[in-house]
Amino acid sequence: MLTENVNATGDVQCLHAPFIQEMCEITHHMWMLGWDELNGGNISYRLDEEMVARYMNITGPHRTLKLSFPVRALAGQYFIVTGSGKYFRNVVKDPEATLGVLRVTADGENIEILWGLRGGAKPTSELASHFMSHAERQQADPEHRIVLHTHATHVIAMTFTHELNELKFTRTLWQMCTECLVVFPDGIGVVPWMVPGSSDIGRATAEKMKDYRAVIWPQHGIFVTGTTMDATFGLVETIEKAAKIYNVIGGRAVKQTITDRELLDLAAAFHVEPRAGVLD
Ligand code: 2HA
Ligand code: ZN
Repeated sequence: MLTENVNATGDVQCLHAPFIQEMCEITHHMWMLGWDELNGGNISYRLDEEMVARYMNITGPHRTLKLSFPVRALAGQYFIVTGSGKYFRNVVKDPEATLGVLRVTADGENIEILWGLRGGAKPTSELASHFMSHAERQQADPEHRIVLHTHATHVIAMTFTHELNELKFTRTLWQMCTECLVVFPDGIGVVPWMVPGSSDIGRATAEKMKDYRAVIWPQHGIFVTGTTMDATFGLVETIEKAAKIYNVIGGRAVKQTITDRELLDLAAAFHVEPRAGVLD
C-alpha cells in the first residue's frame, strides 16, 4: 500500500514492517467508512519484541514519556499506536508522523518512543483507556493484541434512541442480523457518558473489558478489542451493521423479529454461549 517513502532518518526498512502496513491499511479503510473524521479514533496494537527488532533499533537512546497512570501489567511490552491529534486520513501518507512504536519501561511508569511520532508528537489521547483495556484483555485472553476506538456512526446514533442498559442493548443488536449472536455471544458493554481522554473513562472501560470485548461510549463511539486486526475490525463492522439496521428501522412498527427461542436455537447450532441474562 505504501510507496518507497523514505522517512526522516533515511530509513526505508521501517516502513516495510507488516505491522506498519496493517495500521496504514486499517486507518485508511476506517476513514473511508466515515468513522474517523478529523482526529477521531485511535488504535494500539501489541507487538512481539523480535518482530519490532527486525525493523527498527530497539536499544536507544529513545525519547521517554512519563505515564500519568502507571501500567505495571504491561511492563516491557511493545505497541504501535496512533498519535494524539493525528488524522486517520493522513496515516497512509506519512506513517512516521502519525504512528509510533513504543515500549513500556520495566517499572510500568514510562514509555519509550522507539520509532515515529516525529516532531515530538505524543501517543493517542486515549492511551489510558487503551493501556488499561490491554491489561484486562490480556488477563481474559493471552492471545489478545489490539484495542481500537472509533466513532462508528450508527453505533453513536443508536445511543440516542436506545436504552443504555447493556443487556437490552445487546439483545437488540442480536435481533438485527442473524450473524450477530454468533460473532459476539459475549455481548456489548456500555459505560455512562464520561469526559474522554481521562484515566476515569479508562478505568470504567477497562472494568467492562474484564468480560466484554466491545464497550460503547454513548454519544461518542466504541472500543473494541481482539487478537488480530481482521478479528477486531470484523467485530466493530458487525456491531456497526446491526446498529445501522436498528437506525434504518427507525422506530417503525416491527412486524416480525428473531425471537429469543430462535436466538437460543441459533446459539446451539453454532456452539456459542449467549451471555447470561440477555435472553428470556
Ligand atoms: O483521538 O477519538 O476519543 C480522538 C478521539 C478521542
Ligand atoms: Zn473518540
